Amino acid sequence: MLMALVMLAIASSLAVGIWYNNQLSLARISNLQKSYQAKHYSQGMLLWASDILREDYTQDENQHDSSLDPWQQGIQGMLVEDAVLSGTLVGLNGRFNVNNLVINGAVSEPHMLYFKRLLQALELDVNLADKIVDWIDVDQVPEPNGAEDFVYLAKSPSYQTSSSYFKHVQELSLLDGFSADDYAQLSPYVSALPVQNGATRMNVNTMPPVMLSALHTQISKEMALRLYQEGRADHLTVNDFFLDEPIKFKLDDRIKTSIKPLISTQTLYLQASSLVQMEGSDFVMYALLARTAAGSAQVISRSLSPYLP
Ligand SMILES: [Ca+2]
Ligand SMILES: [Ca+2]
Repeated sequence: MLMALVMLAIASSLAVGIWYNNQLSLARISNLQKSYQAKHYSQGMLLWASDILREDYTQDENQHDSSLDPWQQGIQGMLVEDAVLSGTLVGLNGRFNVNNLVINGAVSEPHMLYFKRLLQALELDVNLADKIVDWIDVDQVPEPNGAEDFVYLAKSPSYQTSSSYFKHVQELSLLDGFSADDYAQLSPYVSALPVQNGATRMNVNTMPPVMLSALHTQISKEMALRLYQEGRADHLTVNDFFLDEPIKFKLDDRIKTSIKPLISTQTLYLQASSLVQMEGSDFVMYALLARTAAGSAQVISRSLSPYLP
């Protein structure tokens, strides 16, 4: 009798164990299916983004971009079979690309001067520019106000410089002497974009006033505010920008020549984000897109966290 009871107890605990494991596998399979499906929808959203950018390209002979472009609106709450999809495209050319500070292995002087003016305007330490250069360059010779491995190895925990371009602006928070407050102050104005094909340009139509003012000491805060037009600036070309009323008679040819390599009226780099809502779960994906000369958009990288902090 006792033996039978013991056997029964063992058998029932085994059965519960098997049932539990089965439930776990089912949940795992369902989760895998859902995330596979969500990934599939995210890919679809990227195709949508690519289509919408190509359309913008074909419709716009002047090849200029501004905050008035239709692609800025994105997609909200689009119903498909078993999910709700939302997607946004955000231009990244309204920011300063920190990777521009080192082009073809050397410090890019025009970008260095611009970035120092921007740091000053934001009341941040201008020495940060030299630290970014040392973080990127492959040598161990510090810039006048820079920091190479010996500075970072002395920290606890210790780490080393990257000796390569920034992949994400969050990397800035690793720089010597750069506090969390400094990062919060600077991060809305910077990006980390590839520079394999040379320095990227800032789109004057989407630059905030503080960045417009940093283009030259001749451009005052008031002039920059008027150029910004409350985010509705829509210059077709860089020459149109120079002809805008606030700066029309303020910048001579020498100044214009010094500013020209920094700016454009195009948005060639974008962050695409997709939100897929399925059966009570949210799946968010981000991609960094680069528009090509032919009008299509290429995915440079994907991430589960945003490229814009
Ligand atoms: Ca270095
Ligand atoms: Ca160095």
